[in-house]
Amino acid sequence: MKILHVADLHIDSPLAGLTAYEGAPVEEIRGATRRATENLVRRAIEEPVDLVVVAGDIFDGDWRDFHTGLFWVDQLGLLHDAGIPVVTVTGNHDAASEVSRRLRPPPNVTKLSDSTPETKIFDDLGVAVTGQGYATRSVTADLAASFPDADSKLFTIGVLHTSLDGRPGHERYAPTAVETLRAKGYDYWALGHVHKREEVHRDPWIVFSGNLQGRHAREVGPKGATLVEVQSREVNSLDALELDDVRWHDCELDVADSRDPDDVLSKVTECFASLVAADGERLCAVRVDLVGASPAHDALWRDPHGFEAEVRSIANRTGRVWVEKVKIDTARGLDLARSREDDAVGAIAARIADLRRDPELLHQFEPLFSDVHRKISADARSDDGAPVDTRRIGTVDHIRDCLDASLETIVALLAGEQG
Ligand SMILES: [Mn+2]
Repeated sequence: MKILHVADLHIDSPLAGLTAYEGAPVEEIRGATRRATENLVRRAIEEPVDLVVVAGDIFDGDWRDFHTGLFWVDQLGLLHDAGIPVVTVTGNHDAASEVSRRLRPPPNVTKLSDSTPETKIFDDLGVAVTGQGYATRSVTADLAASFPDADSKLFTIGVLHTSLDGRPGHERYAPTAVETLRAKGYDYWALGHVHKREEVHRDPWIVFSGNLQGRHAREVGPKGATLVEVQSREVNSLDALELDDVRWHDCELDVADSRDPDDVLSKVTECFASLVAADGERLCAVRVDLVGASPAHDALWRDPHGFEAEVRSIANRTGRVWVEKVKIDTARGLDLARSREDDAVGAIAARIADLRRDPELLHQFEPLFSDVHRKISADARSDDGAPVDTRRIGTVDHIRDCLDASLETIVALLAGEQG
């Protein structure tokens, strides 16, 4: 018997940081969560699997219109036509309170209750699936604690959207303990919510399948679903299927030995070529991060936008790489503190060092940020999806960081004039 465990499809959620520059494969990126869902359904039918279990966050939130729901019901219909049953629960993103529109799924689909643990039994398979979805977005109770004990005659699957005992970067929803899950006597726990795939425990298996499609630059590497093979009520094997349509890569390049931007660009070209060679037909979403104390530092900082455009142009030529962002995190070889006060660079560096040391002076800059405070929302995220600590904006610490960044730019510009 084959069971396909999937979670966190987030259908129609935008991939974060989508910049529509000339030549960017915008449509392909926009449709990535749908293409991954199609890959999932196609694979389920090809295997074929006997059951699909979905552990929440099918949707990213309320549907903008019925297109999202129609797409999902169409995909479920393909599974129906292939005779494959599906059991789903909701998660925090698609909790009952969050999704206002409804469409009737085909009869092969069982959506377990959002208010109490519910069990669906498949007599023909000898399988029981127990789970509970989310009535509201923020479920802080241990839902698993009130799941019934397993029926020892059936292969029992628990399905739950949960942060378990806590995972970095994931909100604490329906928290529970490995020990609580073990004590239920189930054979397999199909978990959702944590986007990084993890086999938490074996005997019994407790597994996060991870999300189906990476959504931002911190969700790198293969994404997909977990194929579980069961023989005489024992898990025989687990297989991490790669079903993502667009794959995220963090391309950190040490450019310490690059003499100038041309040198750096040849490194970028090599990096893109190896990604394309490794990833088959898949589109690569790439964050380029240049690091190292490099002789090319000043030239890179002098015209970061021009450099970024060169990188994007190289990406366009591969036809399969989309550049999310180019970060220039290089350092200058020379030590600013040792440059002389009487040259321009040294004078500016000394002035900024004075400012950094004097909180009274730094406070004067606070009004510059009051507009930003008014306009930014409290739950703002940076373009890589990380939460922005809005309370930090305009603080002395933040102003110091701004000064450091402006020093880099000024020195790079001056070095250009002198050179
Ligand atoms: Mn979730």
